[in-house]
Amino acid sequence: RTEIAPGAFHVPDWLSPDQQRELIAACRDWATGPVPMRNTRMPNGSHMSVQTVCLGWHWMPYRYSKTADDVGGGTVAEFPSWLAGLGRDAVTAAYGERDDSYEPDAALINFYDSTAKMGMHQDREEKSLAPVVSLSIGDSCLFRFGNTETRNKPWTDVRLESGDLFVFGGASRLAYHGVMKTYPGTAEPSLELNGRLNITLRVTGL
Ligand code: MD3
Ligand code: FE
Repeated sequence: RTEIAPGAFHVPDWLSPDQQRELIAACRDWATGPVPMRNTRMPNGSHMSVQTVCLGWHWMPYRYSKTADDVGGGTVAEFPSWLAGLGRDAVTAAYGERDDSYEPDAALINFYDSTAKMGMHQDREEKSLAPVVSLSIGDSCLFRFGNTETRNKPWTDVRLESGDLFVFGGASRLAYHGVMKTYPGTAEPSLELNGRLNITLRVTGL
């Protein structure tokens, strides 16, 4: 594992191929669940190029809600306890110390087709500063990890590949970050995933 910045740990190739396949299958179900995966509409009327579906809490820019008022008002699928367990295993792998008190209650599942990106931003909607767990599956991407002050330099570019784990806690929890591009066609063909999935686990504190 590599500490990219204080509290930000990259653990390459953490998920086994079987775990990756199981998570892809779960994401397919979630994407067609009570609140379907969609391109989130921003307050200025534009749409994100990334497609997102939420578990536990619904994310709307820039808040969490219990009903998905931007997509029909349904209630998102519950956050499964097995996913919280995977989150505890992830934090343990990243920090090298077991933390059974880590209790994520929301997941954002992002899907990137070959053209999708995510601009530099902070994740500030959570009232808890507990770590965020990020799992990458499918196509590789160019991930940019910045600083806590501005969306500009200095930053560190990291290529994230299928199976990689990233945990952002401590001094890195409020750092700017984004996905500059994906590398289409780099997913292992047997995954049958035409793009990139990212699953983040969060403690909303709500
Ligand atoms: C650093 N997702 O959903 S995951 C997001 O690959 C998001 O889909 C990206 O940024 C993706 O908000 C990047 C890495 C990540 C996620 C949350 C963070 C990095 C973070 C929260 C705080 C600091
Ligand atoms: Fe983010």
